[in-house]
Amino acid sequence: MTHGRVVARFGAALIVRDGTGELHKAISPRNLVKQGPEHLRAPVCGDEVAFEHGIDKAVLTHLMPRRNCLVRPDHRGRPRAGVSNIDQVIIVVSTRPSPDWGLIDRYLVGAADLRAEAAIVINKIDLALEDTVASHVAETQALYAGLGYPVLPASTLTGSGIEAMRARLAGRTSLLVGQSGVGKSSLTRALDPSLEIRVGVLSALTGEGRHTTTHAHLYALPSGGDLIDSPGVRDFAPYAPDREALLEGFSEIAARLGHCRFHNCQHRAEPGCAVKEAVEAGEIAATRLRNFLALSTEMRNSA
Ligand SMILES: Nc1nc2c(ncn2[C@@H]2O[C@H](COP(=O)(O)OP(=O)(O)OP(=O)(O)O)[C@@H](O)[C@H]2O)c(=O)[nH]1
Ligand SMILES: [Mg+2]
Ligand SMILES: [Zn+2]
Repeated sequence: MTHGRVVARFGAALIVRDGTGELHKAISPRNLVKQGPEHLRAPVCGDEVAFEHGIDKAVLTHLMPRRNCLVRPDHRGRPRAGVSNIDQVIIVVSTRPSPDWGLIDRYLVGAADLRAEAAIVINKIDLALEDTVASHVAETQALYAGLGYPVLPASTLTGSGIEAMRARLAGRTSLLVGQSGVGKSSLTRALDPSLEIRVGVLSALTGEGRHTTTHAHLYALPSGGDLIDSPGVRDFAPYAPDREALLEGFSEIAARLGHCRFHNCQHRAEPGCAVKEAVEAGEIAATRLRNFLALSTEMRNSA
């Protein structure tokens, strides 16, 4: 029996990495996991597994307990497991399209729900030449750094920020998330220049294209750490996050919640609302309150 980690899953086909770094095509028996919710039974990218070498494919024998698992609703609203065993969520935004704060806030709650750390990378800073773009980047940096999140400006064209990213990624498993086209795959390649070759090898195995990412994929960085490149999203909502995760993702709002005049204050139009007062005083960004209220409403409606 060999221990390994799932690098990618394409339908029923898996790619598993063994302890020496070698990749194996693998399959999973249907009844690998016999208990628990249906959507958590199949192996996903990031899983720790054990396998036996078969005739032409490895066969999984065990799925190790997960530290966490990112679950998202599918197009019918049913839960679907994406990736697992994540230590850190790296939210990638770019100067063009300009940083989407709504998406950042949703991912911060998603990261808190995983009990993972979160950091923000602002990519394509080589394009931040125009004043409007530069000021939007500076605002994003000020807002989220002010909330205590590491914010790393980067450019895969100039190589700026790549060393700082490498340092953040060493020794743990990180997940790159964000809109399509912000440069997640480009960052992955910038972090591991030898990847072009490995992408080629994997394309031969899976017939995958090289452009827009369609499947989550785990890469071992030569500088240390595992990095998962994932497909871009238009929107993100963590599946049934707990209230604690919501409050952790909006810590500056959580800090004022007990201070409103009415104990059941909705922080919308009530007099004596400590949260709205903090927004008016410039202590809480209006976008943060808007995104907090939107997520709270969604959570109430889906509960
Ligand atoms: N100017 C500039 N362009 C970049 C930079 N990084 C990536 N790009 C370009 O942005 C485009 C999208 O890059 P990808 O790396 O494929 O983006 P992605 O986030 O992986 O996209 P999906 O896989 O669809 O989610 C490509 O044309 C890249 O060449 C950068 O730092 N500066
Ligand atoms: Mg990609
Ligand atoms: Zn209030």
